[in-house]
Amino acid sequence: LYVLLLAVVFQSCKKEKKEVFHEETVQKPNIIFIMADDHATQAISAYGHPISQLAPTPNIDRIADEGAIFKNNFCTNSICGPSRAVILTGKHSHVNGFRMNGDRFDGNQQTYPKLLQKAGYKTAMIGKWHLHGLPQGFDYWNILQDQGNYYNPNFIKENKDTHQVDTTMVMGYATDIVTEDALKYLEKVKDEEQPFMLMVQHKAPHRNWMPALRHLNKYDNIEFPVPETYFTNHEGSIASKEQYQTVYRDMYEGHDLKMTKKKGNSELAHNPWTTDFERMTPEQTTAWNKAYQPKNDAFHDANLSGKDLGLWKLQRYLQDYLATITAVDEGVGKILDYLKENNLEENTIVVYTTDQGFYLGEKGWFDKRFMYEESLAMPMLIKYPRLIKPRTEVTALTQNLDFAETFLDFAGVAIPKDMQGKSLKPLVENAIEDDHFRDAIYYHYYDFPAFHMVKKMYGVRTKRYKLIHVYDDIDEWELYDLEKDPSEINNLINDTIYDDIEMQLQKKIKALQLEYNVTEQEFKQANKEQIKRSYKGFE
Ligand code: SGN
Ligand code: CA
Repeated sequence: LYVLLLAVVFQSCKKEKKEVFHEETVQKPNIIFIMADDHATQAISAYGHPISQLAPTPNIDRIADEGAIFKNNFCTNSICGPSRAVILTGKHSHVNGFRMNGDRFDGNQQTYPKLLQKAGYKTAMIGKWHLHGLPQGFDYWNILQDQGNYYNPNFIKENKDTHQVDTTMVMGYATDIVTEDALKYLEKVKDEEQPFMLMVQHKAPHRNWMPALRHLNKYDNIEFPVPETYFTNHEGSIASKEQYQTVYRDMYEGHDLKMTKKKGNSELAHNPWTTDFERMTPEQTTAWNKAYQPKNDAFHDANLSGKDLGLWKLQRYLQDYLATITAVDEGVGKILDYLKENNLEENTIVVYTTDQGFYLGEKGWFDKRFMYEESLAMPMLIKYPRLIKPRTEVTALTQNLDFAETFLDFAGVAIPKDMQGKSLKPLVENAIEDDHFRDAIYYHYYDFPAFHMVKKMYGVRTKRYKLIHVYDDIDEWELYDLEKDPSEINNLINDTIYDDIEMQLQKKIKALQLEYNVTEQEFKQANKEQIKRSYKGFE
């Protein structure tokens, strides 16, 4: 009887152990979503572009080394607020209602953080929010006011006791403050039973590209490659001709390029928005001027003009832009190290992305908005040691539209039917062929007339071709063969050899518009008076 009793106890122990083990295998992963602002794929060394090889991002690359890199990931609408709204909702701009930066995000709608919170996740949002309303669906949030400033930025936070919303100027460098707050949050939740989802959203490398004091001279001695199209005259694209985002013409010499009025003086040249510099402490300003004045004086001595001046401006732009990324990269490194040191690595998904791509001098430009590759592409790196093999490369056509469903899928939370993307989980698990995922992506940009004056446009991109319809104050079509013309300077719309391709792409646009519930109403013309008024804002 004694032996029998022992056997029964042993069996039940085994069963219990098995159950515990089962519970462990379905343990929900933590999710850390790190998003920069305007971080071009050309400036992430894991993507291999020559510029990034001179300004590497070793910590961001760790995510690709230990996980997956998406080589064909694109945004649906290349502008900040709208991309963020798509990420949160898993719905195109016309469905989530946030089409352009001035819009107000309807925070009452369904978002993936809310769904994760409901499923038992602790959720937090730190850094740039930029949706003109307060975050919902987070247990903790601490957001930059508006666009956020690089130095001593204002943060908006909810006082847990009074439920009052306070805005406070926080001394320091925005990227570092955001990283530190993220680490503090991790320290708080690391031992909790509940899984967490943390969004870490940086201001950098957004305009006006102010590096941390420790990086002010980082790239002074590096000559970055000049894109072949830097001085292009935009044959074949009226929209490209009429934009206001050309490095050598539209950048503000003081505010953006940190150029000074004259030798021996630190007073900035054209600086219409003074707050970015005025909010620095005297110590910060001294350190800043000490780093910039010698290089600005050397510039005055060189007495450049014409193309030489345009080339000099590109180098200054890239030096600053890339140096702001260094602090972001360091921050990513700190978060990855923290996970390792605290035994959180195995069960935490880490994502690195940005809200949309950016021009680093291609076509002569900075900023984004256009449907061309540089601003359409969005970096996407993800690691999850439990499920994703190191150095997985995904070539499927994916979008920010897919992120919400991906996170829900990893968390084992039901994906609502009204989301419009597709989970990326089968792709990173190699459960589906890349080419079977999606044959074309849909894009629509609406923010015209507005800053930089990039016209409204929508279109499709397949693996090889892109068809764009620019509408509103003009009515123009552009067709590119990305295999033959990766820089998209040869508009093939009038080339009869491509008639069939064009027809297929037209059909694809119609099919996708049907699939995503795009109505006629989406293609509104701008009010011509409004266009005139907004042109006046430019010098
Ligand atoms: C600011 C920038 C613009 C930029 C928009 C939108 N000017 O207005 O260059 O296009 O934001 O950027 S700045 O000198 O004030 O920074 S977005 O990333 O928020 O969409
Ligand atoms: Ca942005």
